[in-house]
Amino acid sequence: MRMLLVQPPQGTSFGLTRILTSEPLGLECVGGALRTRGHDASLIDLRVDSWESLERALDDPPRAVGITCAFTTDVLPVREVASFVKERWPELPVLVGGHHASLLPDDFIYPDSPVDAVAVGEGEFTTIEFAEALERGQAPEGVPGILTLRNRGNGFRSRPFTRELDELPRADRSLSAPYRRWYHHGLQPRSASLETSRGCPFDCNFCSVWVFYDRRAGRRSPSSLVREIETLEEQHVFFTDDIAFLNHDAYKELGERIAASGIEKMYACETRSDLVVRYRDLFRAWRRVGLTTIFLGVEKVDDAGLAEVRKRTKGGVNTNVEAIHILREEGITPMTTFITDPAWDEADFDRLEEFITRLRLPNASFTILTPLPGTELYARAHHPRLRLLRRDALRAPREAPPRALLRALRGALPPRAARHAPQLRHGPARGAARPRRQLLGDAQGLRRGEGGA
Ligand code: B12
Ligand code: SF4
Repeated sequence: MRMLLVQPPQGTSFGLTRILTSEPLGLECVGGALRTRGHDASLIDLRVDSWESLERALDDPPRAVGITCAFTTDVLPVREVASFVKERWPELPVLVGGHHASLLPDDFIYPDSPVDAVAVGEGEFTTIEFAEALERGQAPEGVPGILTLRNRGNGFRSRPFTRELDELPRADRSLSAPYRRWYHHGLQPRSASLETSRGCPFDCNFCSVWVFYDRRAGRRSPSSLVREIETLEEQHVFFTDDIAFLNHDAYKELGERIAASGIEKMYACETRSDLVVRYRDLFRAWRRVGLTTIFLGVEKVDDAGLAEVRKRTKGGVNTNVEAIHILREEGITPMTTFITDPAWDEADFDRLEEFITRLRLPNASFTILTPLPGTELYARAHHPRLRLLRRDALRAPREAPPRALLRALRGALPPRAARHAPQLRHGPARGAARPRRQLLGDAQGLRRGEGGA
């Protein structure tokens, strides 16, 4: 059977969306899996392609459509794509998978949804079995990992994660061949993505990765990775691992094999400061292999802040500072990432500024602490209220970012924190500020369930 895989258009103008477009690795994994079992797959990337292309792809209807939803901000675009498909072919099964979809399937599984099923968790074997159930004319509910309206309350079976990633079929990059020249990270012109491991054994309270992967990590063998790197046409490679360099010996072997094979590429990845400090020699060796950039989750500027988000960085903030120095000394660019908190006052921002200035961090990036689905933070922040606010916040930003963001933040915060957040008390810094009473009214109405989309 043939499945059409769709990467939805970008769901937000926030974040890094304007400076990076990464290859749709999750869909390439799913498509690769289908092809290893003799099925066919094609891919449309709506971040770089047009709706007309999707329309043309549907002229000769596939047997099913699969859409990816990694980011919470992609929920509405995914629904748009699903509705587009259903308007044309109402009977065509639409399956959604990915990180967000797995953690909050209710965003897609509800009466009259344009989505028929959600693949919860890893997608490779679930999609193969889903396809084969369709071919046999069977309902897909029996497939482990497939959630529908029919088995949601009763009968859903989860699929255990694959610990030995070598057992999984490989991503098929030929699916994205027409788009590859568009895939880039920042200033790097063309960039490929490669997964050397999946998952994370830590449990930061703002992060959903460990929830998704059950606080474990699986990895691929260095030999299979080198074979795959040899096939990549791009000069730049981004390791998509939740934490690269988690396993010292595996990365040591991978580096040695890359060096021995004569491959000359440049690598970037995300990792933790304590690993940089602990495995300094490994990072030095990897610099020689081509490691140029590391995204470092520094998160906070003091130990109390790190404890608040349960980062568990060994040695606390001193380790963060040491890791930044080590990377610089080894010639690797640290791209530091920080979490700011809506409850912060000016003194907190001053401390952040002081840290960044002192360490001269021109590439620092900041994320406002957000209760993302699947995180402990989300569970703590009164789930039903958040769902309403989230829909509202997702729809509005295209037109009026400050107001929508403000409303979302007000309602998402516990009341005590909201009282201490001056930026929320005084309204948005720019744009048309509304009277405080009206803002409070909005927030209270949303809490009572009157607002939202
Ligand atoms: C790598 C990565 C990045 C890289 C991207 C570079 C690249 N080349 O890919 C960088 C560092 C740039 C990045 C940036 C950001 N990221 Co990021 N990133 C990731 C990470 C670690 C891995 C994603 C990945 O490629 N995994 C490998 C592929 C193979 O896995 P997969 O996509 O999950 O696909 C599998 C299954 O989900 C399923 N599947 C997927 N799609 C489909 C579809 C169908 C039909 C089916 C059946 C199955 C299926 O099958 C696949 C194979 O098993 C994830 C964490 C995670 N583990 O998901 C965070 C993650 C996606 N990022 C996240 C965030 C928040 C961001 C940022 C907003 C951070 C920031 N504040 O700036 C930015 C935004 C980027 C943007 N687009 O605007 C969050 C999203 C949370 C949310 N609910 O929205 C995540 C989940 C991390 C987290 N801490 O929670 N990111
Ligand atoms: S933030 Fe990083 S270290 Fe913490 S749980 Fe998420 S992936 Fe793991």
